[in-house]
Amino acid sequence: MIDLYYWPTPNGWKITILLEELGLPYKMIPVDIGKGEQFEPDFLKISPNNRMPAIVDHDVDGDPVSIFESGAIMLYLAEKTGKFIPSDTAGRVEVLQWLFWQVGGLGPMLGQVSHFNTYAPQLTDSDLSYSLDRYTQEGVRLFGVMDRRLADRDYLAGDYSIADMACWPWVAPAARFGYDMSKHENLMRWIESVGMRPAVERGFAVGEEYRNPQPVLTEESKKILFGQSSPIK
Ligand SMILES: N[C@@H](CCC(=O)N[C@@H](CS)C(=O)NCC(=O)O)C(=O)O
Repeated sequence: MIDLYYWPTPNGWKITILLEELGLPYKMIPVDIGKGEQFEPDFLKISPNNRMPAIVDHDVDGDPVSIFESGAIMLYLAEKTGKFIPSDTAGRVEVLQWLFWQVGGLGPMLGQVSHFNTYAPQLTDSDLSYSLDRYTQEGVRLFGVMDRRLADRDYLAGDYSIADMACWPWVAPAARFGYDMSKHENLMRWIESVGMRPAVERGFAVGEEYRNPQPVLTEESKKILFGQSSPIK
């Protein structure tokens, strides 16, 4: 059994989608990041960066394996099962590049788009538009990079892989932030075809009961999420 520490956000969906694709048994343990549950000492032992997702895999020889960082979790699960990443070096490197591209670029940049779109009331209009433009523009650039990549192939890196599963939960909901996706035809085709996979639908629905219809946070949650500093006092 795998314990999955989770909250329904793109970084969480990456893992539920992969677990659903693999058909591995898992127990979802909600970590309400708006309530500060990511700072619980027991959770910090698993995820020292106080971020979800994280997993503990009990289905191993010896001590359970505990992992934080979504990219590391995906790679671990793909290697454990021998699925969704090729075993030959060239194919593997292809997948790794797009996986790292997501965790190092696409995710952090679209995370900022989401932040400045939704939660930046303290900024003046001109500061806000500078921040929003910067990240929105970078988001458009990244969508264009994906669109170009997908012009002559169905998936980002060879067959359907953890690279597609990592990127999809970030890109599919992007229209919410006012992106005009119509000029990215290859990307739209990929969003649709990946989104039609039953495992993707199931993974995307995990923890639906915790999702806000609108991403509204209380003042207390904002302090918890956006007032963080070094844990060294
Ligand atoms: N690089 C991390 C990012 C994870 C991350 O940012 N998780 C967010 C939710 S999407 C979180 O746990 N936030 C809690 C907080 O900000 O304290 C990964 O890929 O796993």
